[in-house]
Amino acid sequence: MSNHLFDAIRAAAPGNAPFIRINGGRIWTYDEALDLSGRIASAIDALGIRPGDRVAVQVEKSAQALILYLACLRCGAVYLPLNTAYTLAELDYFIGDAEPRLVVVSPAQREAVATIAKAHGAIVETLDADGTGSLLDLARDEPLDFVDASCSADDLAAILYTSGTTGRSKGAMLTHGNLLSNATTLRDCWRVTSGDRLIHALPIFHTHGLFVATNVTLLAGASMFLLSKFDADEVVALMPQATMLMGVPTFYVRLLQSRLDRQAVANMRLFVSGSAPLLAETHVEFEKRTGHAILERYGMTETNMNTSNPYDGARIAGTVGLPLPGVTVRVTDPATGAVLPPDETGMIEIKGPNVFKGYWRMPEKTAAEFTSDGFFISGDLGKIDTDGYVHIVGRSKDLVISGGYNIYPKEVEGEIDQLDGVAESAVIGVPHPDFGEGVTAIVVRKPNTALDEGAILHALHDRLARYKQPKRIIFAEDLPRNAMGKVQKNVLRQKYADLYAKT
Ligand code: MLC
Ligand code: AMP
Repeated sequence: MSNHLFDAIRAAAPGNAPFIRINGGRIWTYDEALDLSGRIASAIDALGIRPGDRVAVQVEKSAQALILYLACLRCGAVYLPLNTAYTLAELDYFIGDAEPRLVVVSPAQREAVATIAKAHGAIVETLDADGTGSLLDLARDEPLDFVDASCSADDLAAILYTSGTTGRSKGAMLTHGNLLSNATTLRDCWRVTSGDRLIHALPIFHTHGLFVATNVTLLAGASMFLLSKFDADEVVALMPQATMLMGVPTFYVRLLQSRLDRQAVANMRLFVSGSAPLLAETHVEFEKRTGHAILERYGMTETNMNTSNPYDGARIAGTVGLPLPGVTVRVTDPATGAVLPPDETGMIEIKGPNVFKGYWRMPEKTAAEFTSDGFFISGDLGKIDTDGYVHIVGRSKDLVISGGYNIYPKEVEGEIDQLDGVAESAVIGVPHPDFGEGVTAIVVRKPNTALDEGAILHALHDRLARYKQPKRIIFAEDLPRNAMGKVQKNVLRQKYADLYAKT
């Protein structure tokens, strides 16, 4: 069997059946999508992109954007999706680090990105939200019968950047084998078939929307309603025509605030949640309202999906379920590395065909995050109960997850600390009713400075993507420290735990 992800996608494609449904608009059949992927692959090839070259893509969600991902797989190019919220300053880092040969952006961004791209030797083409742009112009006259590059399981399919504890983002290298094995496993575990219709309201630049939602749909020959973003009312209105939803916990919190009821979900088969902890209270409320137990699963950019609550059997609120077939999950003592017995809390470690190949051009960082026997050290703290269910109880990494997006405090602190008048800062996540955690900065000003919240937020505007910017900035006289001089973030988290409490 081929290990080329696209070979598997082609083999599963049900010809003239729908693949992408644009709400109130066009339906793309599998044949149409695959034909266009061939033309785009030909165009990319004609631009001189060769197997192993990176193609960086920062574009709005569209059918053509997903088809561009397929085209890159066919060329053997390494697909490098970038959050549309990233500022030019952030983009400069990614382009400099990944050295893509081609950068695809929206037409409005072309000029600004061209300067950065040129400095790093990359070509720029465009793709707009409506599917037009210079890349599609090039593809129009190209042949659709592109001869796909041959790929082995170990060849790179994608690089996804994830923020790092040091503040410097790392590119997680994912292979064809990683993506194919994980999507096949999820399709089978969740019983996804060609009869399914997924509501796809996630962004397509992260593991959840790109690999879990899209690859699983493709490998099942199913179809998806491709929504540009999550809107609770739109999603509820679509449910009678759909069978599945995949979302982050914020989706479910917002759905519970909508007119969602049993009638709306009558045709729905499966609700999946992941990327951040789903509160047990949300799980319980959702089941009460709809009769559906949300299926929670656990994954990471570096590992794809690791665990899932069962399709048949108990989906237990507050747990992320059982290790997926072929994936080994263990819990170790963070101090000694010894494997812990059931119900004891420690570091979650993962091994399996889902686990990435390493961080792009960071061999030392890669080595530091694997054990000597090949387990990836997740940075999540948890336990495995006597029934085998994995519980995530915390994180050893200093990370905030807001609405399913990761924010590393160090990066935000670095930007705030550079500002005139700031002595020091600590960035924490505290409970937020909508986003799960709200990014919050505690700032100590230098004496006799009049810096206020507005001035800091204004200064961060062009430096950090909007979702990384603090929702609130609190000024303090000093930061609590332990005997070693380390800022006690747990003390701050406790102190400000009610900051965003519902009134
Ligand atoms: C938007 N904003 C956010 C935010 N999303 N702020 C904090 N956290 C977020 N996640 C900003 C907006 O820019 C806006 O700022 C303000 O907050 C309110 O915006 P909104 O209209 O309410 O937000 P919305 O566009 O509805 O987006 C919220 C969301 C979205 C939850 C729907 O963030 C989303 O789709 N998240 C999914 C992320 C995801 O796919 N993660 C998977 C990672 S993969 P202003 O000032 O302009 O008003 C992974 C592995 C795994 O983790 O296991 O899956
Ligand atoms: P990312 O780096 O964006 O891929 O985020 C991965 C992190 O998200 C994991 O290491 C976990 O901390 C968190 N995560 C993903 N799924 C879940 C879940 N179901 N429950 C709790 N945390 C989760």
